[in-house]
Amino acid sequence: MNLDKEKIRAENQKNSAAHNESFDCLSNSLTNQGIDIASVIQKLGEFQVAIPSWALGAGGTRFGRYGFYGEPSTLEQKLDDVGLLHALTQTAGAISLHIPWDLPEDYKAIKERAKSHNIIFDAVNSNTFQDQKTSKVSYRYGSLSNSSKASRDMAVQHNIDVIKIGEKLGSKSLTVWLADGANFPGQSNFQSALQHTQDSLQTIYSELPQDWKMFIEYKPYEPNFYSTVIQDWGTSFMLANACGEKAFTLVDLGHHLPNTNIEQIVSTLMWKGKLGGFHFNDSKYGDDDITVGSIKPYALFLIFNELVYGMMNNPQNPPLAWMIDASHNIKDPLEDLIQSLEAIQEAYAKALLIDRDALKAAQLEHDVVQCQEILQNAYRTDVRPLIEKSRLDNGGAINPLKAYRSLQVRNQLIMERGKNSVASGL
Ligand code: LRH
Ligand code: MN
Repeated sequence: MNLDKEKIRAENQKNSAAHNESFDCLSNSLTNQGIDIASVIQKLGEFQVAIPSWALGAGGTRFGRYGFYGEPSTLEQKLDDVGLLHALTQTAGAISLHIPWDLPEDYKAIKERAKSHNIIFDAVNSNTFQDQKTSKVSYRYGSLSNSSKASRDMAVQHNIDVIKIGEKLGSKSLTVWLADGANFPGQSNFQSALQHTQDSLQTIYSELPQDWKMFIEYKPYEPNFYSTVIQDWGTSFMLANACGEKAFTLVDLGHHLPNTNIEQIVSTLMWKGKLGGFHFNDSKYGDDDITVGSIKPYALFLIFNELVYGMMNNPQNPPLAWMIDASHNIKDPLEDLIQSLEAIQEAYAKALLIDRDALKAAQLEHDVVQCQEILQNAYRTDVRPLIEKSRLDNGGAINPLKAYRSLQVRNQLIMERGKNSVASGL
C-alpha cells in the first residue's frame, strides 16, 4: 500500500488553519526570545529514526499474544509499512533489520522496494539468543561468552554473516546484543565469560568493513535473571575500547535498573566519544519496550538535553544512530510507532530551545533555582507547531495519527493482507 502525497495534502487542508494559527503564535514568541526557529525546524527535518523490523506486528508476552489484522508477513510488506510511517511523519527514513527474522531473498528487489519509499538500511542486528533449526550446537548456555568453543564459533560466524548481509543492503553498522548470562549463582565463571566475549567481539570486529561501526548493546537482566555478561554501560564501554575505534556503546532506554540516571550515562559516553546510538522506548518497570515518552517524557527531555550539548561540544563523538526498539501488545503497531516518533521529535525540539548560555551562567553562579527554570521553560514550551511545520515542509502530514485514521490505513492493509498475516519478530 502506498500513501501518495495528494492524499496527505488533502488531509493537511483540514488541519492547516489550526496549524498556521498555533505556528504563528509560537514562532513570534520564540523569535522574541532570540531563538532561530528556522534552524530548529531544519534540524527536526534532518532527524531520521530507524524503525525496527521486528516491531511492525503484535509482539506479545509469555502470557499470550493478541494479533493485529493486516500485519506485514514479508520483508517487502515491512518495508511498505515503514514507507507508510515515513510518508506521514517524514522522520522514519530508515529500517533496522534483525537476522534471521528478516533474511532477504532477492537483495535487488528489496533495495528497490526500500528506495521506492525513500528509506535506507540502518544497523543490522545479529541474533545469538535463539537456536535455529539448522543449528549444530546450542546457545542455551550462551553465545559469544559460552565455555563451549563450538557455540562461540557459531555465534562469531553468524555475526560475520550478518555483516555480509548488511553490506549487500548498504547498511553501515552491526548491533550486537547478547542474552548471555546466568540464572543462578555459581552457574558461570564471570571472568572467563567476559574474556570469551571480548575475544569473540574482537574476532567479529576484525571482519568489520573500514567504514562500518559496531554497536555493543548492554542490558542488566532478561532472559537471564541472575547475571548478564554485558550488564551495563561500563561493561559495554570497556568491550568497545578493547575492540577499537569503530566500536561503540548502544543505549537502549529500557535496559537500566530503576532510577538509573541515563542522561549522565549519555553525557559520559559522548565525552569519551563512545556513544554509538539509541534504542528508544519507554518503561515503568523492566524492559517493557512501550511507546516512547508514554511514561517518563521529562526523563527523555533530560537525555536530549545531554545529546544536544554533546552534539554541540563533543566532536570526538561520531553522528549517532537513532533507532526505536519496541514491542506492541495492545496498540496498532503503526499508531504506536507514530506516537513514539512524535515523542522523540518533541523531546529533541524542546532540548533545542534550551538557552545554553543562560544555563551555563546560572551553573557557574550556582543559581540552582535558575538552572531548573531555564530547563523547564524549554520543557514547558508546546513545540508541536514546529514539528508540524517540519513535516509540512518535507511533504508529510501535519497530524500523522489523524491522517492515518482518516485515510483508513489499517483497514486497507487488512483488505490487502487479510486478518491472519503474522509479522516475524518480537
Ligand atoms: C534486547 C533488545 C535487542 C534486540 C531485541 C529485539 O532486549 O533490546 O536490542 O535484539 O531487543
Ligand atoms: Mn534494544
